[in-house]
Amino acid sequence: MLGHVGPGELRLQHVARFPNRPVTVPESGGAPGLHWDLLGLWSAIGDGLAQAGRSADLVSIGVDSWAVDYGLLRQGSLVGLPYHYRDERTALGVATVHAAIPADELYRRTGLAHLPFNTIFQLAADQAVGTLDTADRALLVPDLIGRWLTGVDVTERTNASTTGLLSAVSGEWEPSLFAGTRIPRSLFAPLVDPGTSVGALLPAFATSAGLGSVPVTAVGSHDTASAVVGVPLEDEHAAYISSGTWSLVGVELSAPVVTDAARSANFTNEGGVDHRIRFLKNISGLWLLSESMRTWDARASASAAPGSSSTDATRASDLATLLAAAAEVTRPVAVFDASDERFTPPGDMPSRIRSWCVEHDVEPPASQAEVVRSILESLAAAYAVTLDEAERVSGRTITTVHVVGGGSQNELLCRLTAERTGRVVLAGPVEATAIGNVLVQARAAGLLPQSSSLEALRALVREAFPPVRYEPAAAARR
Ligand code: LRH
Repeated sequence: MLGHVGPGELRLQHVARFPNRPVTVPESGGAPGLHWDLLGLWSAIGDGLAQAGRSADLVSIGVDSWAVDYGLLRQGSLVGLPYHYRDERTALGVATVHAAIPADELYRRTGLAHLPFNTIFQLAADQAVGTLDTADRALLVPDLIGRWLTGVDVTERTNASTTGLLSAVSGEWEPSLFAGTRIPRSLFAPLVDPGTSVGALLPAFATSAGLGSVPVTAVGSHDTASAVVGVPLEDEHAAYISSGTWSLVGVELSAPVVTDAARSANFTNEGGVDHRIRFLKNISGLWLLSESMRTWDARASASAAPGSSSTDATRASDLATLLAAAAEVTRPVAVFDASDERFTPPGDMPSRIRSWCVEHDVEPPASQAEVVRSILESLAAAYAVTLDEAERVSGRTITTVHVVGGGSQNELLCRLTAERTGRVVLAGPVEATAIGNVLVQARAAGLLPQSSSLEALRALVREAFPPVRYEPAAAARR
């Protein structure tokens, strides 16, 4: 994504888009391991940067990605295939870490909600099977890409806050966690804040991509940290939902909240750009819908007659058609618990939704349209509960909810969110993550005043990407 930024200008240009498909590979004893195709991504990144360089003179490059996952290296070379956080190996790590440090103590020290795939649990699982013995460095995914671009190792702080190894209070590595888990502290490179220069492109890479010596700048490398920079929050009564694979639902605070109430509601305190706190909860997201569509596609392909065209198979995955049909559903559909752990691994979501309904004595959705409606109603219902919890636990009154990311384009989801939360929904921008990424680079490069606060950056976002407003029904309004 190419960003054009300056005083009075904030524009994004799509340069390249490529799929990010997890890969299953048999390993230890034939059990499947779920991995990221990092090499495929790296090759597509090279092509994308070359294309960007043909479209504009690049001032800076910033990398963000999903959180928690990492590559292990020895003397600069990758050892093993980076795991996908949805791989089920993490259960072993949870057990060993909790045996050393109880869950409530972990929360007090890190402020991080328990998610079984937090980096600390993944590294503990690696430790338990001896994988860490072969590594001298762990780089979170954007930092790994940064190393391949520049040869420089850093750990960007917003993403580091998702490892479960940082102190909630100081924002620095917490020595007692390394000591307690015996994860070597030396695995991690020094912490840097968003806005720090990482280094210039390695000459060999720059030459092959047809680029000059472009600097790489650390941004909020956790995609959600960049997304929150790109939310045009107006005041402290506004919450956000970063709506993509996950729904990250929360508020921005200036200090962490690590109370028992925050822990039992499973709210996390992740580090934001400019040392803000992203006080939020992970709720499943459009992953439920994309996995359902993948299931329907696979079934349609399997049942298509040999030699027939792919029309039937592709019809199942037409999102716009499915959403239009879901909007027409009039009978009440099941509202299920979108955070139930059965929905975390990849697979047949319609069947899992059905089994959840059967177990809870609720009538399961009958058609594809009803499944889609049931997913969206369930997400909106979860948002409503979570926003009420966020109010209770943070002490903030929430009157407005910004929805950014892919879900902001889903009119039905935005409408249901306004209805079920009883709050005004302001939808967009869809590319909040890329916007937050380029704004932080532009500020660091002096294309915007280096003294610009996040509020000043967000004012630019509001002007360039005016949000779409959804009103709750008068009776439901809070
Ligand atoms: C969203 C996200 C989220 C994390 C999850 C692993 O892409 O980064 O904030 O919890 O992926």
